[in-house]
Amino acid sequence: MITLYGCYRSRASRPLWLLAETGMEHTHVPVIQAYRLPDPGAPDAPVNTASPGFLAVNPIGQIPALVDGDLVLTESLAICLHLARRAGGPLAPKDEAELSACENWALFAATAIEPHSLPILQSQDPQVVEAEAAKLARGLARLEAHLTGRDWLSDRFTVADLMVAECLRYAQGHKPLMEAHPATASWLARCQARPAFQAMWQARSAEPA
Ligand SMILES: N[C@@H](CCC(=O)N[C@@H](CS)C(=O)NCC(=O)O)C(=O)O
Repeated sequence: MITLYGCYRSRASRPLWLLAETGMEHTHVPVIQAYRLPDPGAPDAPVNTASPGFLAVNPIGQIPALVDGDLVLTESLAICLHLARRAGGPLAPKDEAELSACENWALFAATAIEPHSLPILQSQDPQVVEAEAAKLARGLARLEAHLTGRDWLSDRFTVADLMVAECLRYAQGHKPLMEAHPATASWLARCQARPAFQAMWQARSAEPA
């Protein structure tokens, strides 16, 4: 039995999009970030990252977390890789080489993309935003070169596209960056046009901001 913990307005969006792609049977527990609640310990507070029940699953107190039988995973991209392999089919790596490539894209997303894309979304300081955009441009140059003449990172949409697209999403409002990387911008639009992304996005939009 698969249980995914984490609300849509969090990095749980990644495995939730993947679960929508696969149609895998699962239970979803929409744990919310404690810092978004006035009193996370109140008796009527929704289950949150500081709730004892959730801390028993992930002692770090972060979402997402996945329980699959005896296996507990607490990193969103590791959860995506696991669920894709578990589901099989076109989303999953087809062999050892493609698995290694997917792992490489996961680490690329976590280290070359997300640390710079997130501050672009969150910072109110234009100097910080531009400094992070300049750093993100290195990763984007790599993506742009790879995606020029290709529809997907591999020969079809896989978990690698989903992971990189979700980490890059935070920066997609930065118009000059997107305009400077047209193959990447088109690829991101293709990823986000998928019905499973749209379903995830609709559920996310229905959650309180
Ligand atoms: N590297 C982790 C980061 C998880 C993370 O930072 N989750 C945030 C929500 S997106 C969280 O739970 N924040 C609550 C907190 O840190 O108290 C992953 O990718 O899963």
